[in-house]
Amino acid sequence: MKVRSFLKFAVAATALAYAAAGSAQQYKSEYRMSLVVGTAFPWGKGGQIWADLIKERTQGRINIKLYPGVSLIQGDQTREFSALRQGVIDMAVGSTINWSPQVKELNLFSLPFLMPDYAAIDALTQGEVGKKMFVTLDKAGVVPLAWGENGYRELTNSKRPVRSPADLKGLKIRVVGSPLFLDTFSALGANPTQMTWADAQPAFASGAVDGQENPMSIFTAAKLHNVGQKNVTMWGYVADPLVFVVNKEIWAGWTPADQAVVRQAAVDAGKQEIEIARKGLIDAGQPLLKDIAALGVNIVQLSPAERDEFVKATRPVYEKWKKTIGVELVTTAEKAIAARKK
Ligand code: X2X
Repeated sequence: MKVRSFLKFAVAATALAYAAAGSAQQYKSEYRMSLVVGTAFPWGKGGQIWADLIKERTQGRINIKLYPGVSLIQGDQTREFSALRQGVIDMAVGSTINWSPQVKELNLFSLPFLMPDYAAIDALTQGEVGKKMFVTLDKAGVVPLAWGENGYRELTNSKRPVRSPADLKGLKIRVVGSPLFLDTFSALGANPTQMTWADAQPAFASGAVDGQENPMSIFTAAKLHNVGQKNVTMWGYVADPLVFVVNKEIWAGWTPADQAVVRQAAVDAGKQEIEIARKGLIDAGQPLLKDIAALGVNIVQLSPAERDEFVKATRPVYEKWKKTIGVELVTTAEKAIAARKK
């Protein structure tokens, strides 16, 4: 090859390589969405709705594959946030509980008995606290887009009906997330043990663990009555919102128009997901609980006085963690809840 034609070839080849690298960097043929649970659960349905809306509204420019079971990080759900930040995961619908080890402010939602009803959750996520939390998440290294909901986490166990902290004494309870959960269950006299969701189910089946706490939509979809969880206590002590997020580099690789589509799709999917998550629980007579009782599960409804015993026993944990989370943020949340429209 003559020098001049070689140069021409080299320039053309370099330009081609740059173009290919550029487009590959901006748009992947497939993006990876992490979820803890699959599409049998409201949470997984929310992820599916988000992915479908994005595909439809970008005419297939953005294609997403779901990875339930946090399979991109071998089921280790409390590492999901770090993996998102590092780009091992492109996007996720994640629980505030699983990300709270890295983002201490997210422990707000896990403060025992902070949110007395659904209006209280909405007062936080849809108000000033929600905005502040998104600023925090952005600073922590991801792009937050919308809120969803896992739900109120009720107490279940294989041993006995629980109506008071005394009934919890010595029960081995599986928890996940930050040490706040260990503190809460220790304060109640239980024996908490930290475990991933993947490890928890065989542990219930074998009887290695007595109980757990999760929303009733998780209870039914995971069929926890089949692994010995025959006692439920409706205490509504904590609810975990979900957050729809995208990795920062992935986000920066999309055009502003596509970013707007992905954001709106997250908002729309989040609204639908919250409706699905609350189905059967906010309706008159709570039909979801009737279905669960029909499976031979004993459901304890606490009187206000009984519930108060749990509130009292966990109050020192609340006060301790208020400082860790940030007194200002927790106070803002308390005020927003006090001022909520019921
Ligand atoms: O592991 C749990 O308990 C679950 C499924 O609810 C979360 O991922 C927080």
